[in-house]
Amino acid sequence: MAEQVKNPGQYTLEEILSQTHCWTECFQKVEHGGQLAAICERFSGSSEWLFVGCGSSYYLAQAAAATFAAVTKVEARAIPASELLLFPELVPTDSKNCVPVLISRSGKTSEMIRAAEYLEKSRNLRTLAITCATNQPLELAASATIRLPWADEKSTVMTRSFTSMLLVLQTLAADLANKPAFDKALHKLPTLFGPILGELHPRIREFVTSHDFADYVYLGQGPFYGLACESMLKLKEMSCSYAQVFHTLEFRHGPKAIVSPSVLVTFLLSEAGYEAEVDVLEEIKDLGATTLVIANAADQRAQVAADLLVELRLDLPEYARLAAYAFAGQLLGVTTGIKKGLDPDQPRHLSRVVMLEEEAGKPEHASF
Ligand code: F1P
Repeated sequence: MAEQVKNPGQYTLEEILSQTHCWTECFQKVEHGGQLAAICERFSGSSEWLFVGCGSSYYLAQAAAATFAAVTKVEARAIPASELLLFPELVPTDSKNCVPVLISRSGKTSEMIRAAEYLEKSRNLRTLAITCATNQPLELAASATIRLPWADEKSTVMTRSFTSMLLVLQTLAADLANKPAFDKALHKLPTLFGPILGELHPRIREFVTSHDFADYVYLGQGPFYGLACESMLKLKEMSCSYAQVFHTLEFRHGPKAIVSPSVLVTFLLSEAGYEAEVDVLEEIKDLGATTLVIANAADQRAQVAADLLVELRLDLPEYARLAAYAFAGQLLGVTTGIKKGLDPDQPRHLSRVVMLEEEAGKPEHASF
């Protein structure tokens, strides 16, 4: 029987387009049997959350930290594991109340294992891991683990694992803060966004087919900044394109010098900062950029300044919609990579996990 020929980007595209079904499955399974309730009980009352990750998982940490800060009203921040290992003095933690959350799809990224060991042994902190693998070193090093094996990918880059782990962490924030309305809103997202995601694929593919870009810029504020960072990385990983990311209003302070029609500037518009962000959009459009605008709802100013406008129109609170914005890098990246004759399922130079030599990055090498 003839072997099935795999098309370039086939696995990645399937994983992107199936992710809302994955979200529903993760919600059901992580709550079934009380896994999340037990985690919530164990870490309730914590007054400081430190989200740690590498690559996509670091950008996920940024979006999760923003959600925790806004929903639970306690201190929450995100750092790449390397900062903790090399500059531990820059990452002070309150030993009694701090919960480090260790985010790693594979559960075996060397920097994450070393971070877990350092936090548990040298800082005497009880860590919470979230991963899409089972029986990996991170789970053995952490004090507690949320496992989402159903969200893992066959392909190299993180797509549904990113959004699934984000949503489960957001659900944890809702439970810790006793905000059932926010929890309910998160659970509605898969049903509301699933049909929209299916319609977005041909629109993004058509846009990519009809334009040639030399550079890409992603802009976002507040909780959308982590999503803008992740979108930048997706485009780089899947299409080997040059992409940058800024806080939206920061783009005015110099980086806008690169603007031209061959630069695609993608705006992840928030509600809270909408007016100020659309001021930037209009200015950048006037400078000649090509613009992709993603908003939950857009007024005429944004409609006029957008070369491609995506209105999600999700009847949900702003923080409950974060995962839906991940398509901005996922679909643009995979369609651009395929257009460039690449295979996003096996991106150049990349592997699914970064495993370091034994000696690199141990905290005792840092001066503290
Ligand atoms: C983190 C990571 C990914 C990146 C690549 C290499 O992996 O850096 O973000 O896209 O796949 O690994 P993990 O710690 O989340 O497994």
